[in-house]
Amino acid sequence: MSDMITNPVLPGFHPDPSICRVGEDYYLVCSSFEYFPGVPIFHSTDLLTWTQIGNVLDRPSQLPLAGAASSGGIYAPTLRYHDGRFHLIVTNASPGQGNLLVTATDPAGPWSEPVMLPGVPGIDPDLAWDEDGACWCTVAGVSQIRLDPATGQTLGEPRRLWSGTPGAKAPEAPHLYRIGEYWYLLIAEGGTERGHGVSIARGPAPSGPFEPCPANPILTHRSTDDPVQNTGHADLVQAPDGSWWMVLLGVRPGGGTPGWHVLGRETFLAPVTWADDGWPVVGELTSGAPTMPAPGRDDFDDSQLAPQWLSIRERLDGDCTTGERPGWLTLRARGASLDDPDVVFLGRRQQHLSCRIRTLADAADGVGGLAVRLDERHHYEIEASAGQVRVIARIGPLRTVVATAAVPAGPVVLGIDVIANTEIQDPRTGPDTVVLGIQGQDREFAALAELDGRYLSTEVAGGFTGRVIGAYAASGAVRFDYIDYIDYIGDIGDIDHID
Ligand code: 6LW
Repeated sequence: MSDMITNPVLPGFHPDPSICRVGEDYYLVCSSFEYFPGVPIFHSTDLLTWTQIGNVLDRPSQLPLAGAASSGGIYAPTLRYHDGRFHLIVTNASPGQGNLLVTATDPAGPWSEPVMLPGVPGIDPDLAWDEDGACWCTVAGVSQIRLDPATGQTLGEPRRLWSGTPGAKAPEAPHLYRIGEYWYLLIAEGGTERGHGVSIARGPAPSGPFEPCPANPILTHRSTDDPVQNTGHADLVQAPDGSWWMVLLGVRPGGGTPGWHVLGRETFLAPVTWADDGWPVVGELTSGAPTMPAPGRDDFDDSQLAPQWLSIRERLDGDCTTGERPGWLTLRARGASLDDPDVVFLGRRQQHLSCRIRTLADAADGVGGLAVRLDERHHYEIEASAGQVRVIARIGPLRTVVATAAVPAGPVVLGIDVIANTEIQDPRTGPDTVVLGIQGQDREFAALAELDGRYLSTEVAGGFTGRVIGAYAASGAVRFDYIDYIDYIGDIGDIDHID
């Protein structure tokens, strides 16, 4: 099967994957940071094709994000199945929050209200149960504490287990497994940037003592010219046929040097075998064009939004509705622009290096449009108001109106094309070009601005997320008939074939 893997298996901002298998079914979760709903959950029967079946934290009572910074909020979940229930433990890094545990019998939900875990320190919590039913919670650092998952009560004090390879920074993302005669402790180290790697240790009991694998790191792409970089934060799973697999995060930097990744940290799959000495060996991380189909058109005919749609820091309720004008998405402004932490924005992850986004926007009662967002300080948008459209770029402390055009009264088709730079003529070439424009009555797309995509990359903006593209309202109410997302730059007429 290894040669069939087209990595990343989950393209776009899907970091910190955690996986478990129940019978023939695999389930996988990722971090979601400041976005609502939180912790997307996917199902697969072959590890290659993943379908989102929901979001674990999909109610405000489970996901308080007030005051969360961008790249704050929900970090690094662990998903496990134990005793007939799915368990998910995760950190909410928002002010006043912390580690929490939710459970469900159906991974598509509903998930329970959170059990808060004030005794669990730090980030990246993991769960493992020993043969006596005791639950061990291991966190970044790496340390460990016993836990009663039903009450959230911790037992004893956290104990330091292992600091990873001497000299390597950030031992984190621990996962503990009983495999054969050993307990294996898998960690990430070197930081989640170009130095990232995966290391492992093993011991006779869940609490150790742990001896490191002599071949650590068992996976890293540091100082290689592999197109996939920053590989780390892994989890292991065994298939029903006995084979072993690793899911992990990696990035695909584009452009010249030093390289800019724009889709965030993505989920990759690699085969794992076990050497005679009982240590795991990670096979080749094959790449290739990811097969995830583009979502096509959402025409907002359903009252429920698809699970891929994200808002920022809160559920938007009445300010984001398909009920007000049937068949249209209505967004009602709170914040005055995408610079504002409480902007009303509804977007989905950019999952393709090149893609085309279109919407029919009615700005008769407001101001709003289509945006590519990395965070509050890094976004490009094309914004409609009555009789006018304009392109705005916010890059760090600078914000500017790049272009303005008059348009006839009535709804207007706004568009964004993201075009990956495949030819790097110059070491300073950026990763892609973001073209923002309008489509006129003649169906021709008129570009108003072509902007260098590097400014909406993690290397420029910082943080842990990736690009999210969608609609927003900056004033009044703005209505959107549909949002199209296609994964190639073809003729504009192709858009007709999306239904
Ligand atoms: C996460 C840490 C990491 O908590 O990045 O890549 C942090 N690894 O384990 C945020 O995703």
